[in-house]
Amino acid sequence: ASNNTMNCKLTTETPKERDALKLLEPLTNKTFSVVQKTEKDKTYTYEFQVCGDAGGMKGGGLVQKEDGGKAVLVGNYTSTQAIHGSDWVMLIYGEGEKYDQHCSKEKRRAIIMISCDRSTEAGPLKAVLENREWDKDCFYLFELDSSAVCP
Ligand code: M6P
Ligand code: MN
Repeated sequence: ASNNTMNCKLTTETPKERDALKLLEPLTNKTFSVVQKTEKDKTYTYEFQVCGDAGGMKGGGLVQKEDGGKAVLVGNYTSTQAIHGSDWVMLIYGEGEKYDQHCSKEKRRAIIMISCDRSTEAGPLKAVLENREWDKDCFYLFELDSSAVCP
């Protein structure tokens, strides 16, 4: 059996978090992407992988590409947290590229909320919001439906 979620490095290795990641094994080796238009008429494409390189970036668990611009690492799967609830898993990738003007110049972070939906193996990826207005603990939030996290 494959064990691709082992490529994710947990910031603190605990059995509970490792079990949460194991649930996501069927979602590995696949790039999920979503295009988002912002109010300021920018177009971003986000690419996401479970414990693998998305957007051709090493460690790039979640990458942002701006039209005509450069790619930005939002979250790195070598800095993962995984939280398992009754019918969802919250995946957090840290250690992204630093902000220059926001969030006290902290590193970007991605939160991917994966919710149970028995009618789909996985997808589509949805971009919910970027919260960059706080002094710290800012985040980009995404949603994904999947049968993999159903009880
Ligand atoms: C880019 C994108 C945005 C982000 C912004 C932050 O435009 O990655 O999602 O909000 O950079 O800008 P700064 O680095 O100047 O804080
Ligand atoms: Mn910047």
